Amino acid sequence: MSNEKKSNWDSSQLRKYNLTFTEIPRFDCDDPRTDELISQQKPVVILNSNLAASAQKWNLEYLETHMGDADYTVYLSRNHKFKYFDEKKVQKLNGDIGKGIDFMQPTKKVDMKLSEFIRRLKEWKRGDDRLYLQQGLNNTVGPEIVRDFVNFNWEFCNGKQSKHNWGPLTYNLLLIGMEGNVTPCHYDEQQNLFAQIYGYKRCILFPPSEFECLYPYPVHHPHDRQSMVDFDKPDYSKFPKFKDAKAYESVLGPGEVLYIPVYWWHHIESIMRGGHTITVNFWYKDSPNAKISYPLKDFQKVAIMRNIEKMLLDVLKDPKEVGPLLKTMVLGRFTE
Ligand code: QVQ
Ligand code: ZN
Repeated sequence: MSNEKKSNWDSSQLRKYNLTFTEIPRFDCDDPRTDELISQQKPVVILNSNLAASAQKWNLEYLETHMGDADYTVYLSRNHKFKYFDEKKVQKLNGDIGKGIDFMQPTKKVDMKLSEFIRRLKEWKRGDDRLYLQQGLNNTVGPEIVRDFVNFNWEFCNGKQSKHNWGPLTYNLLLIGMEGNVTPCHYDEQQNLFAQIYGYKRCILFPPSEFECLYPYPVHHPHDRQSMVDFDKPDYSKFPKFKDAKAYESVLGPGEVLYIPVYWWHHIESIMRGGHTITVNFWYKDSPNAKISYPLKDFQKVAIMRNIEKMLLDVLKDPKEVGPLLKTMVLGRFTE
């Protein structure tokens, strides 16, 4: 990771992983190579888009003054990781078919006033729960935030949406994280324009082709779409191919936008000793009428595997029967 051009951080602020990285390309929003990469569903750091320029003034004080008095969703973690889990799938586990599926809830989701969140952020000391505010931007915010939101560069992102035949914008998530917070490796089923507003975030991405190296949880597991590999201490006996995963990387700074293609794995960390970070993401449903061409693309094969797992659970009912049936189908027959 060459960072001599960036005086704002250095590699000692990045967590160390046993991976080899290729730099994610960075191009100006008007550079034709930007749209070329997006059309190939490859990541690109987009410069000078002004996508969230109106939010460049967002700091904790401004947000506390203007975000209103609503409750916001904050995750608490005993460590630096904020691993996502699907609450609906947790409820299913509590039924009898969930027996035997190991799941330890990694974070606690609480509602918190922004002032309380900011106070705890400022007073945080080693040993305290870490905090991560992750709140959908909605109509509870104050008029100034609405004005800043309206003044996002919608021409830019709507242009990408139509040029690349994305579906509708589904969500803008406001993210306020502590330095050192990590969102562990996972993939989403949406296109994502990830607009960094304040502070620096290191983004590690892997193409959908790395499915075999990243060992996702079963689809019915609460950690569906998340990698089972703990990047801090990988278990190479369980996950031997992780060492071969093809990793891409970039450290995103204020005003920069990372295009995270649908089904691309991403691990995101607020750099250590860099202060808190503020991000707004733009999630778009994928193309509604994507034409199928052969050979199928890797992300399409991931979608097929997901559908097979869902269908098997539908007919077998018991999640513990899905694995053994797949093993019976494959071992000795489709294994070299
Ligand atoms: C982070 C996405 C990233 C965010 C937490 C959830 C977000 C995400 O840590 O920056 O935008 O797809 O995974
Ligand atoms: Zn994500």
